[in-house]
Amino acid sequence: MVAGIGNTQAHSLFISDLHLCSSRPAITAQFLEFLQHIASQAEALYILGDFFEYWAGDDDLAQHQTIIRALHTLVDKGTHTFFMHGNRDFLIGNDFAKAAGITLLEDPTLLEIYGKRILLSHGDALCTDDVAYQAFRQQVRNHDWQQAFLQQTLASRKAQIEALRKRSEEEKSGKQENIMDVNQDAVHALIRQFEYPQVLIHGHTHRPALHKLVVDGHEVERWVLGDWYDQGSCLRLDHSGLSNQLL
Ligand code: LP5
Ligand code: MN
Repeated sequence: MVAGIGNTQAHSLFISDLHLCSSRPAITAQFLEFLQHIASQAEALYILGDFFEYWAGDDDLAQHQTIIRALHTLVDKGTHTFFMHGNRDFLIGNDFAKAAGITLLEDPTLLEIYGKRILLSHGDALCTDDVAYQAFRQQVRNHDWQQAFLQQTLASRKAQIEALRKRSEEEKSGKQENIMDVNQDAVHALIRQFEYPQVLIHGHTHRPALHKLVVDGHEVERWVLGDWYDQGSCLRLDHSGLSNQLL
């Protein structure tokens, strides 16, 4: 266990970008272990999107029973578990939430935790320089588009998502690194919109870091979560502050 992560002081944990899928069983195993030994010590677990490699619809619950049951066990043991959609699993709906015992959060959501005002987001909406992605996002986050998509068969949806994944990888290889990071003006506008929270936590960019900003004279910490490609990663918050931890 990582030093500090399991100490008994009241704390909450934040994770994102696990990209769980059957082709990477070691990550699922690590996540199940994380739930049992680390998350179960926390008051709350916040999953900030891209939990799954992709989610084709809640009629695919049967494929993910092990993870769903493990989440419910965590909740039953007393860790309140929240879930915010990412760009890969925004089709997670109420059936999944009910089966796993989790609470869905809007992106963005402002909370007060241990006396700090904390703004949570997946992070993709802040990457406004990625114009092709933002156009795509606008289309697939539309309610009517989603309803029409979900009416297709699960097999057809999965085939389209696989094709989209290929196209996304091809397009990403032609994009400059900096356009796939957050845009500073978009970050400042979001901080302003939520009246200067002390902390913004997001994932998506897979560039774990702490950025200290000053927005209109207000000090703000932007904490970026790490992904789970090579190892687990989580952010811990307690009364004394935040720390990014590798698992
Ligand atoms: O995910 P990541 O980090 O690798 O890349 C993202 C952006 N790509 C995506 C696509 C997802 O990875 C694919 C899986 C989503 C499953 C969703 C299920 C429901 C939708 C199904 C639709 C068929 O989000 C990538 C960003 C990158 O982050 C960094 O921010 O650059 O964006 C792209 O590469 C997108 C392209 O630039 C534009 C793609 C246009 C595709 C148009 C085809 C439309 C298909 C049908 C939809 C109407
Ligand atoms: Mn993402």
